[in-house]
Amino acid sequence: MKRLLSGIKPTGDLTLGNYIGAIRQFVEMQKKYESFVFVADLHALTIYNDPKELKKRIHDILAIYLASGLDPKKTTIFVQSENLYHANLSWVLECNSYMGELSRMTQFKDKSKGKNGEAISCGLFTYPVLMASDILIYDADVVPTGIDQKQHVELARNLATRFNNRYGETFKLPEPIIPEEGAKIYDLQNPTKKMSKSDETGKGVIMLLESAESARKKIMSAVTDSDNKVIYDPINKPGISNLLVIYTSLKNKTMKEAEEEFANSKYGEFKSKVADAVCEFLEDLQKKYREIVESGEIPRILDESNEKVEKICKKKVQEVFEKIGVGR
Ligand code: AQP
Repeated sequence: MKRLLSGIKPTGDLTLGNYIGAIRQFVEMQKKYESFVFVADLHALTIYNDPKELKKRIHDILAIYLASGLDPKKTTIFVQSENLYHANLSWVLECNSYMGELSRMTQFKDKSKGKNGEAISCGLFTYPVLMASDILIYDADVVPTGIDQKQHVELARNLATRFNNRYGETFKLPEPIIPEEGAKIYDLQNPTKKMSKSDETGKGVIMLLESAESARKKIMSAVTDSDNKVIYDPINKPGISNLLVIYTSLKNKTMKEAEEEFANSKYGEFKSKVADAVCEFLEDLQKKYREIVESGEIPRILDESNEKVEKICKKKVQEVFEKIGVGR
């Protein structure tokens, strides 16, 4: 069975975008792959987080993974920082990476734009190497990720190839899996911008743990256009197209089916149907989330996972250390 690895960083409360673009895919793919899905808490440190909030978000993500249908029998769910080997391998890979190639990472360029050197953490610069370590340490075959992270998976492949050439065959080359077009969810107030959990206002963002009532308000006031035709046309009608993607994703319908369903609908009626779908989804997810939190099962699941991932990672890091010549 091929191996899958992916994670989400706890930089904010998870959004509907994280669910549709990532978690939903993990749940589907666990049927086909030996899956490892983690909370990328070390990656969250590239920006300042209130420690108490960070801890709460880590717990929330774990409970949301389980509530969404990740099955611990099929998916090894873990917290990145609880396995010390990721950071260990990252240092070795950093020493085999170049300033030039990391400077070309578009995420770094975007996130550091307009800031002076004193305001950008070194972690923001090197986190793609930590991501490479997360992937390569498991010999992952596939990495489901958003289009914006594709370049980082390519970096992981380059670092693996460089290491293998220098020290002998050690790492498998991972393949990114990018969800089909339409799996990207945009901000409801600015439908050309990705819906992001670290968005400052949160007005156009639906959080997975927010109340259905508040989510309904956000959908009803989503920015659209004045054309009053419910058609999927992301270039000319980004707001309506975004709502259609949300609707079809949650209702498991095709775009054609949705367009036919709303062929005679005014925007108000359409938005209200999208809001119904989102509220129904949120209420169901939140019910499962509460059951999981109350069951007290999470620590046991993590302990079992840690035993498994530690064995895999220790073996890989020992192999790497042996090859590069460190240790006694
Ligand atoms: N709006 C989105 N639509 C589709 N997929 C999305 N993902 C995030 N937002 C959307 C997917 O969620 C996974 C986890 O991402 P991450 O938390 O590690 O980082 P991110 O992509 O940077 O997510 P955010 O919410 O935008 O975080 P911040 O605001 O902290 O930068 C990825 O697979 C991503 O594609």
